[in-house]
Amino acid sequence: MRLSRYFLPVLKETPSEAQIVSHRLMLRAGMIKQSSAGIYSWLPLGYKVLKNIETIVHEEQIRAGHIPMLMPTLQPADLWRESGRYDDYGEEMLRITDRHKRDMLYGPTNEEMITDIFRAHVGSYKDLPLTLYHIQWKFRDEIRPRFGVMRGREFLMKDGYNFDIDKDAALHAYNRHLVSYLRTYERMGLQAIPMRADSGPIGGDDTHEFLVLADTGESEVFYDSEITDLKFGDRAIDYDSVEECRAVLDEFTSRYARTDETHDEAEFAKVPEARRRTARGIEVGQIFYFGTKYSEAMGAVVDNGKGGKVPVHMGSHGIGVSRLLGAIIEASHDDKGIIWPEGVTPFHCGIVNLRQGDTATDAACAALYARITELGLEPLYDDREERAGGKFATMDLIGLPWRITVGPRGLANGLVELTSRRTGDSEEMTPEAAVSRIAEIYGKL
Ligand code: 5CA
Repeated sequence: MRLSRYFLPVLKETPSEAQIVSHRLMLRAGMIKQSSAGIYSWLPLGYKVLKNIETIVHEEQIRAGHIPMLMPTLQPADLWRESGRYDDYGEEMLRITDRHKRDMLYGPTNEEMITDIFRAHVGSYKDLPLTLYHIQWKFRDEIRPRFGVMRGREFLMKDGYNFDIDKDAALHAYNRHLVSYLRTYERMGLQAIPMRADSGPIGGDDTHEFLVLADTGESEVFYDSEITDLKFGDRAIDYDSVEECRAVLDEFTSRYARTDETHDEAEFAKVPEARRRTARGIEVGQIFYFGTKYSEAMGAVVDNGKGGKVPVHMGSHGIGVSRLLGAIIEASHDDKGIIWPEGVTPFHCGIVNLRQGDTATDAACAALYARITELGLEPLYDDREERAGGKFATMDLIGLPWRITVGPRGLANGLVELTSRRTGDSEEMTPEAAVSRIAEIYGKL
């Protein structure tokens, strides 16, 4: 993409309404625009990162054997009357009446709707196990929407639902989700720690939240510092293996790590004092096992192969897709702007032309652009008539992890400069070498 043709409405001033750095940077980098409290338009740069995050979530869900689909945002109230949650959900639910006076609602989550789909089409234990998920907009009429996309009213969530014949099978689905979430967040450059949590209006006793440690997080958390040394990495895991999934779960959940809702001082005191940590965290996902809560209420039963009918065991598993942009920025920025991890960056690298209109410099930039594009990567080429300082400031603000700077002085010696946004280190090299380095970084060699 050429910046002169793109739509990147960066702001010079720091917006006064934004209290935390991720919100400020998303506004300044022209990623989002508020349309009303807690509701945002996703401008092209923000939309690109949102799509990248969605893609990672899809890839990791499919890898774990979960099946994508799509349910609507508007739901009939009657489904929620069946589960009993229509009255329980309270003011957070946005209720709508259609022209025929039918009660509708903008879905805050989809347990009821997926259970309705299941009971209409599945009748036998032979069709289990089954995990369906979608990535869809949700609406929760939060009292205090704040911090930009962190606590929105309209927000994008991945929500998945498992259907299993008994508790053991459903706990395998729970563990599978835990493992797939570890991989998902690490691919986004995040360390998200699974912590024992409270289930709130979703219900059930078994639940973990995934928290990214950050001073601006809304939750207070308590943990054993050993947990931050754990990395999932690129280990191969057989998601069908009950033992393999459970072993990872044990590794990542056996140490003390809890949100304030489940914190227990006596238990915490058993952790050696030097390893006890209290911090704040951003909740980027939550997994639940709630047994037969919805299947019993809504008659989602299967033939158990022994002549009987049993309600299925279920769980639900959410990832805050739009919130993740805020979480990633909170975890990865400096005073100049965002620093995108390679896994989610909106463009793979920037190309900065220091002398727009100079024939040799323009040609060198065009050649780099073509070569990088041929690799299947997307560069953002700053071809504007603008001072070098302004171009660097824009690149730093929007946070592309790599920048190639091209100017007449370097080109006289056949060289361009490759700069890491994270370290600030620059290296002179030939354009060919710069292309190879970019290819190597993104696994395109
Ligand atoms: N049905 C279950 C799991 S599918 C569910 O709704 N879980 S949840 O309530 O924990 O939401 C899942 C994730 O959505 C949360 O972990 C959080 O990351 C994100 N989320 C929740 N509320 C908001 C909000 N108001 N703004 C942005 N993201 C949110």
